[in-house]
Amino acid sequence: MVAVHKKDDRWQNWELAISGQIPAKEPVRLDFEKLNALATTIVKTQEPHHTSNPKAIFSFRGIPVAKLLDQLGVKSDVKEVTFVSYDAYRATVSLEDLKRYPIAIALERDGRPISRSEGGPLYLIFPYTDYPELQIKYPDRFWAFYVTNIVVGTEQIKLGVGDSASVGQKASGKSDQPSRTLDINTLDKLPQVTIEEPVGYPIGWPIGKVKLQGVRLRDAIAASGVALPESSVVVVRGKPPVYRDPLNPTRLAAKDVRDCDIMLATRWGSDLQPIPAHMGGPLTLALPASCQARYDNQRWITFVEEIEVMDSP
Ligand SMILES: Nc1nc2c(c(=O)[nH]1)N[C@H]1C(S)=C(S)[C@@H](COP(=O)(O)O)O[C@H]1N2
Ligand SMILES: [Mo]
Repeated sequence: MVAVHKKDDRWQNWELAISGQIPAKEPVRLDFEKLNALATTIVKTQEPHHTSNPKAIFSFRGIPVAKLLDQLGVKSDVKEVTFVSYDAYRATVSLEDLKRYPIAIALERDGRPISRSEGGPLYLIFPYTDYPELQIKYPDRFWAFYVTNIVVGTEQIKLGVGDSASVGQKASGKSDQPSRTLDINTLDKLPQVTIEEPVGYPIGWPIGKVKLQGVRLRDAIAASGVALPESSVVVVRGKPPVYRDPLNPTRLAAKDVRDCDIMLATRWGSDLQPIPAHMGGPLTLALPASCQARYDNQRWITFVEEIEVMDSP
């Protein structure tokens, strides 16, 4: 039974990781027990997803985001906070509003854990009933379900590149295999490529052609000293758990990584601004049209953190 419960990712095993522009060097991870202890605030509000009875008031038990941020500290130039969900959904709220209103990470509704199908176990809620103005500024789509990460401001680029051996060894604490972490300075020294086409990121990007600049995936792999054998596959992982599902990884054939300019984007728009967290930055995977035919149902990946070159099964 214990083993079964441990495997259950609905809530006993759920973690909230907070990263970005906070004093802590590594992401701060709160397990469900810690979250539960912090969740002492009750917010009574209607909920936009209850279409059968939109006026019904629910009692949510949760943690005001401002309380979490107060504990961690926030760097002075931060303007917004991005909530990232299991399915790579994201919602961004201004820091000012988080300080002004009890916008909260809810763990319970009417005294019960919130089920996965209802948006739990961690659900971003807005006190609509007490502050109706929030309905206009943060409509339904801001109520993020199954929140897994909070990104304060935007993170710095930290891309781990390795082969199966090094990624495995890293996980077990040994790391003498070729494996490197690339930052923006390293990426900026590689040849830069630019594309201008409609992007495949599902949310938060302009419709129509968008300019992206970054480096070729193969150049980033080469810069890490990792070999890319003809028969290998490249697995790309982003922060949201859906991008880390071992049963459904994003796999790119080595041949395509060599032949198409599959790209890691670091900047966007006509003025080539860094990609902020509210757009899934600082690093995103772009599949230019010339490569996309082969990856029709692959999503362009936001919050890219890890590249692993694997032997083809
Ligand atoms: N994690 C996650 N949260 C999400 C979404 C999503 O796709 N994933 N959709 C949003 C949008 S666009 C809306 S309108 C509501 C949808 O809620 P409903 O499916 O209950 O109508 O949830 C929001 N929260
Ligand atoms: Mo929506």
